[in-house]
Amino acid sequence: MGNIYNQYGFETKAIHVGEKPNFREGATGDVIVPIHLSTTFAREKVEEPTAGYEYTRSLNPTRKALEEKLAALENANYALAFSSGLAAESSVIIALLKAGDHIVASDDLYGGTKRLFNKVFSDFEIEASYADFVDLSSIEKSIKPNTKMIWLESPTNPLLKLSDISAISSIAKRHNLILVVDNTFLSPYFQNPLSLGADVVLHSSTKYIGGHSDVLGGSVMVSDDDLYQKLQYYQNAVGAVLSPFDSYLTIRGIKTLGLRMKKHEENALLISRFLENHPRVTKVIYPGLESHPQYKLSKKQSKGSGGIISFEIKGQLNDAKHFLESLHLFALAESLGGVESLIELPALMTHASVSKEEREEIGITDTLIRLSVGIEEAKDLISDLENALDNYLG
Ligand code: P1T
Repeated sequence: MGNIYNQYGFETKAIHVGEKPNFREGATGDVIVPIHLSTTFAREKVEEPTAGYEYTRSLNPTRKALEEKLAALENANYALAFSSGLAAESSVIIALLKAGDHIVASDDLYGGTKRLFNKVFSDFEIEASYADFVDLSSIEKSIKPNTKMIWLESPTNPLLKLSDISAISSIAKRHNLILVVDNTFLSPYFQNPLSLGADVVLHSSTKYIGGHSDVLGGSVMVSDDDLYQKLQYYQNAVGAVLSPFDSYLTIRGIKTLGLRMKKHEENALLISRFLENHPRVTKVIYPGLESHPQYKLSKKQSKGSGGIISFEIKGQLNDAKHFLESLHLFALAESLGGVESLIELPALMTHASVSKEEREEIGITDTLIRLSVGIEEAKDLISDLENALDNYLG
């Protein structure tokens, strides 16, 4: 998939792959791929599906166009689109693991991913244990005879810790493990884990890939034929596929992914520097700041630092709530990666399903705030934050 487009740059691929105008007889030459709503496809002969299409769960022309585009963006041979990020994660686990298998995962992950491992797959005897992936030796120490998979986010949600993907890929290869990288936070525009040695890349395309907070989706990219055959089989057999309309919305979002990521990053850098200099901000975490402990790794393995910033403010939980509730432009909402800026309190929102002890152990404090910086004018976002920071205490 996507190979003829290899000569082109990211933004050209984002617009063209999967959407070649069709001039065959009866076709209209559409410049964009149409939304094919038909759930089933008629054939003239019993054993000859028309152009390979039988039933939309198995294959749909709009979803196929999206999957071709997604593969091209991650320099992958294949991509598969699912109905949400968690549906993609579940399908990867069901397709590649079985009862008795063990996953080594990074200790800081989206709360819903930890819930999936600890509360859902644990019932099917698939066990996960957690390690701080900043320390490579802690990964080695967590590997057991039944370990089959390493799972990481880089940067992590919400502490923005980085994992050295190439180094972890060497560990995975040495122990014959599948390395899964959730690349949601940087999007394929800023980081391509397959090129760094990952086996499976996963995205919540609800976030930057869709980009407009109007479509839920998940995607999985691989280059290995065997992995693809398994994943494709389970995509159809389990059935958590992306709908044709949602495939169309995601295609539409992808066309501006490069433009949006540049602006997200430009704004995030300005905002993180503003926060670093504010007396009521006690800590700022952003991989694009020289003060980030893994700044050098960020420069080495990624083309950019993304649009997510986490920071801590002076005070207690109630002060943090007061601060969050006094912003005007930043919507107080879960999720991230849309054009509009969002703000949230992981301890009570996205990571509420992680136990308080676990949150405290890894550093998700009650005053840790996560920003998803949108593509509005940076000066407006900064003055919104400044007003709230000046007024939230007492
Ligand atoms: O929400 P869904 O499309 O199912 O994706 C789940 C998911 C997977 N991976 C990462 C890194 C994520 O951040 C998410 C979803 N995250 C949020 C909703 C959030 O606010 O962090």
